[in-house]
Amino acid sequence: MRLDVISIFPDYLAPLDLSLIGKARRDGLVDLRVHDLRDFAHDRHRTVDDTPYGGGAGMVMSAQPWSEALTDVLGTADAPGERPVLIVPGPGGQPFDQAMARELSGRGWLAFACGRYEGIDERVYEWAAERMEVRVVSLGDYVLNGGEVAAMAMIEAVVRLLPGVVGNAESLVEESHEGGLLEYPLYTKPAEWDGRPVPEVLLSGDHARIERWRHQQRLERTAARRPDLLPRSGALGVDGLA
Ligand code: 6GU
Repeated sequence: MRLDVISIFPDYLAPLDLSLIGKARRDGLVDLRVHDLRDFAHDRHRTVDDTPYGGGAGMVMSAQPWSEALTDVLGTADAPGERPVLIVPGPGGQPFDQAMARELSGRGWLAFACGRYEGIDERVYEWAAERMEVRVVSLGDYVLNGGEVAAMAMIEAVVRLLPGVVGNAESLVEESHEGGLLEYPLYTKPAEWDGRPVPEVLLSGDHARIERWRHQQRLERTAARRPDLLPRSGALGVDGLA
C-alpha cells in the first residue's frame, strides 16, 4: 500500500517508523512518504496561511501550496492515471470507524492532507475532487490542533489490516468492533493476584462454557459502555446467546 502524508510538521509523523507500522515499511508492505507543505510555498518565510475573508478568528491555509503539493504527489503515481483516495482529517468530517478502516485497507493508495489553524481554503476541496476521490474524516466529536495525530491513528488502523502486518490473523477477528461488540476481559498468570482470583470458568478447561462466558461478558460490557452498538450487533439481550 502506498501512503502519502502532507503536513507542515513532517516530524510529527516520525512514530510511523516504530513498531508494527515501521516493520511493515521495512518489509516493503507499506510505502510511506511524508511531505512538508512548506516546500510548496515560495516566499522567503515559506508562508502557507492567511487571514480569513469575511473576518473571524485565526488563520486559513492557502490554496496554492496545497494544489502544488497534491500535484507533486499525483505526479509520482506508480502507474499512469492511478489516483489516491485523499483523506482530509477534520472534526467536521464523516466518522472514522472499523468499517471505513477495512474499506480503506483495500485501496492501493491513500493520501492524507493534514490541516492546521482554522482549516484549509474550501476551493482546495473542489480542486482536489476534480482529480481524485476526497473524503473529510473525523475521529470523533472533539477538536485536535491539526490532522497529524488523526492521520497517524487512521494509518495505524488501516495498515494493521493489510495481509502480513499483524502476525496472528485470528487476533484481528476476535477484537472489539469486529463483530459489533466490545472485547471480553482478559487475564494471565498468576491465578490469584492482590487477593483477586481469575474467574473460575477460565480455569475450568470447559471450552464451550468459556465461549458462553466470554460472549456474555462482551454483551454486558457493550451494554455498559457502548449501548449504541447493541442494535447493530444483532444481540437480543443478555440471554441472546442461549
Ligand atoms: Cl480527524 N482532525 C482534527 N483536526 N480534529 C479532530 C479530528 C480530526 N477528529 C476529531 N477531532
